[in-house]
Amino acid sequence: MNSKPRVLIIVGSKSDLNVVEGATEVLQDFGVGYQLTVSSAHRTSSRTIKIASEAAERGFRVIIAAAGWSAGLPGAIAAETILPVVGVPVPSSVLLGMDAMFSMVQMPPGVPVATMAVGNGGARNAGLFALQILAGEFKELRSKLQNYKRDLAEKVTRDAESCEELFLPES
Ligand code: RP5
Repeated sequence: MNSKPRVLIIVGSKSDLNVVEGATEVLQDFGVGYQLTVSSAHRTSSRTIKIASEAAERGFRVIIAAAGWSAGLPGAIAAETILPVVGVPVPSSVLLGMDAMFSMVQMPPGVPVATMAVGNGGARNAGLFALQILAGEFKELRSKLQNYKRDLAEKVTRDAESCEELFLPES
């Protein structure tokens, strides 16, 4: 699967790059190729439509779209492709991403956007969600994802052991 990037990441502005690092880090950790570009739903609408409509034939399997403010980007992309679109709300306005989140999560019936949490943690989940989609096709990812989940659980167990505390008040 490494001969071609399978994940296309589009951010609405260069100013969103710090948030989307959550997704690029996890894809790098799992050794999965991606292409990242900047395109805005409102400032470069024709470019966005072109990128979205050509993504499937270019070999991409999933698109991650991160944007802030009214965040039409994931929806505009989803309108032009049958690839799954994962939206990441960016907290760039005074509404701290609530505006972007509602723009993504409230897509009208027929044009879904899988909306993640606001910010960097949401971007990390977008990367993991993209990997889970790819794991249906690329079986080498399945064991890596299972190991990832096992490591997460083991950390909680270690933390539980190191933080265990019992307080009994004197009666
Ligand atoms: C959105 O507007 C972008 O996704 C970004 O989060 C926000 C601000 O963009 P800039 O003014 O920083 O380019 O479309």
